[in-house]
Amino acid sequence: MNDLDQLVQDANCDFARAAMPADLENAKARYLGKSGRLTEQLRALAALSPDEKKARGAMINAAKQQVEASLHARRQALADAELEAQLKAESLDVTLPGRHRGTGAVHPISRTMERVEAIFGSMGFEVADGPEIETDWYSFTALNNPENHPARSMQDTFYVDMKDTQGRWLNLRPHTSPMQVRHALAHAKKYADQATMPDIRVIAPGRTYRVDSDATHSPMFHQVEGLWVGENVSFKDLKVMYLNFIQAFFETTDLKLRFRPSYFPFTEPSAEIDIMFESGPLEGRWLEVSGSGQVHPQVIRNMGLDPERYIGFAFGSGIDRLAMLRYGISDLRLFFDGDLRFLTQFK
Ligand code: 2NM
Repeated sequence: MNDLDQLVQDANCDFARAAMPADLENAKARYLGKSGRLTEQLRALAALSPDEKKARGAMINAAKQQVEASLHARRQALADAELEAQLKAESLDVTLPGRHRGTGAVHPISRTMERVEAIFGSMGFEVADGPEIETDWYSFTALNNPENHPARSMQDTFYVDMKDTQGRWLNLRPHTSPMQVRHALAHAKKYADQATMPDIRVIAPGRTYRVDSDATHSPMFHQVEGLWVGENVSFKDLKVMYLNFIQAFFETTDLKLRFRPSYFPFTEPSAEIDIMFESGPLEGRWLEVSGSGQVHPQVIRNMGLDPERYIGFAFGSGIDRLAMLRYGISDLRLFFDGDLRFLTQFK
């Protein structure tokens, strides 16, 4: 091996040993730098004859090309390795599961309410929505509740320690009937100067409040009331409508429905509606699902309508109770405790 072959081999070894780009540049200086081994070889040419210079010069240049090629190859290898290491350090496993933000769900009571609205909507009923803080007149007087009726007492109704702009005491509505009266009044007014008026068909779903609290009563609960007023409505319409509703709600026709005489100040006659499933987990027991009746003439009058001409039928059902029956829940309080172990079952 001549001295130039040895030089190339030494350069290859030094370059290979360089672990970092800075080491490689130092190694390069030892061969190609100002006083590097190749530079010195070239400088030594000056002392040679023209013929020797030509032959030796060609050999030195060939060695220099090999050293430079080796240097470039090593530079590239170090750069590749550095990139590789960087990519590895910054690597992201896109197949890892993400960090979850708990997904929400519609509350079972809201779902039940939406379901009731959809069913009555399909039967041509409007949905009336309104204030939960009401006046005495809408909560009681308009609904034919006598001044001394126990429903008006502090034991049964939550009063608000505040009067409205007209000086009337306020309460938290104990039923959604006030909304029925508001809706009927607006409807009557809208058609006041016309010969005929389309039937009023409306439901009023929403939050209601009473002083009551145990496994089956909550101080805040939900009701849906329905009202149908027209010139030609009868108890039969109430029965067919309610039967259609209850069959759609429980997704079965395998049930019986009965009216049981009852009393409400705002209806006369009045009846409780009971249903009995003829199959399934609730089979064979009469279940009270609603109050109902023919709207009292005084209430029709308070709706701005002539009771000699218009007749109305109404019902009121507890949405919480309907949801309990549908989902098989025995304690009403579960709906309002906010326990995710309960609520996530309705996703
Ligand atoms: C019930 C039972 C019977 C009812 C009456 C009215 C209104 F506003 F038309 F007079 N709405 N709902 C009613 C009738 C409610 O709940 C147990």
